[in-house]
Amino acid sequence: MIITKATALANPNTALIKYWGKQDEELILPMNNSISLTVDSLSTTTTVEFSEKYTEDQFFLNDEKQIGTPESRVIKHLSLLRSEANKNMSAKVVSKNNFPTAAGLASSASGFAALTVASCKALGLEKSEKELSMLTRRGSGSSSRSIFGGFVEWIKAGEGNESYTKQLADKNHFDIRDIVVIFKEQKREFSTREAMKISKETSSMIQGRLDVVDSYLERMRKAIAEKDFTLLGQTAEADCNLVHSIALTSKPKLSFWIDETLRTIKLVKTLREGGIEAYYTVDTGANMHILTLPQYAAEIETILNKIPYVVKTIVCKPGDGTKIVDNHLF
Ligand code: 2P0
Repeated sequence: MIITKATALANPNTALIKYWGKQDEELILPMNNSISLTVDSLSTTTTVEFSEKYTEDQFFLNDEKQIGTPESRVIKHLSLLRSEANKNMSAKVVSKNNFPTAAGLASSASGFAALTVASCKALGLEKSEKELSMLTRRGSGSSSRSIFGGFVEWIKAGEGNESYTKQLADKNHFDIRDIVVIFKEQKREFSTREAMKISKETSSMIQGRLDVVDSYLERMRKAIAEKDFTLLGQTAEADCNLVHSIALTSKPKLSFWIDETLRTIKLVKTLREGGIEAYYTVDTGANMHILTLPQYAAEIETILNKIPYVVKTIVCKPGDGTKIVDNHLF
């Protein structure tokens, strides 16, 4: 009996210039380039086993068998990878996140990156990082950025529909901190996928962002290349506000911020007025990221941990891309 098994570990990424809106829903081609930081500390570990002993695909996340959308997205992706390898065995997928799932902390990015890299290894598919980024993109767009470590850009499709990611700078280039702030209250009415689609179809501001996003991308590349933290933080914050303005002007209104988010944004502004360089960014969940420099991280964390509505803070450094590891989960 043929059994092939592999395990991969992937870190999520924090969008500095966000992916918001698709040109092609099926191929997952984005409307704009995006730039992110792959972080350490948060991770997804996934073991994939293809075997003739399985009669159907099964997906377990954090010890629970998944059904519905999470399961069907994984099965669809496994089928894509199987057809690439010309194999047809079913698979058992066991995955663990060491951080909250579907809470605006990019669990789909690390989840699909780990699934793709482990599956390719188990199926004997030899792929470059660029090819892996294109394959994993089909499972979840932002996962293409987690293939690489450090600072990463996802290039939108040009001719031939080729859309891939590349590393702008490795994790040692620019030592910044991303403090993940997790609130007690969690609510998310729409998935990112639904929210992007609704925004594209109904927000009058979507074109406005596309008109300026290339200049934001240019500023972010310069900030990273020149290690200009002020420019990086200001640009990330400005893009975050723009994306959430698109969300807020969609029909129905997409509101990802809660009272705690707004209060923490105010805190970040107060910190800056007090001489602590810090900037915020928020994805599709109430939880948020505070970007800062290493010398301020401990002080900011101490302040955050005194706030009753903050459940947890995780200080992340620039991290590695997705890699194969030896310790299988089953
Ligand atoms: C980003 N997000 O750039 C943006 C900002 C969330 C907010 O990319 O539909 O889960 O699977 O391609 O990758 C999360 O979107 O969406 C995301 P799909 P995905 O990080």
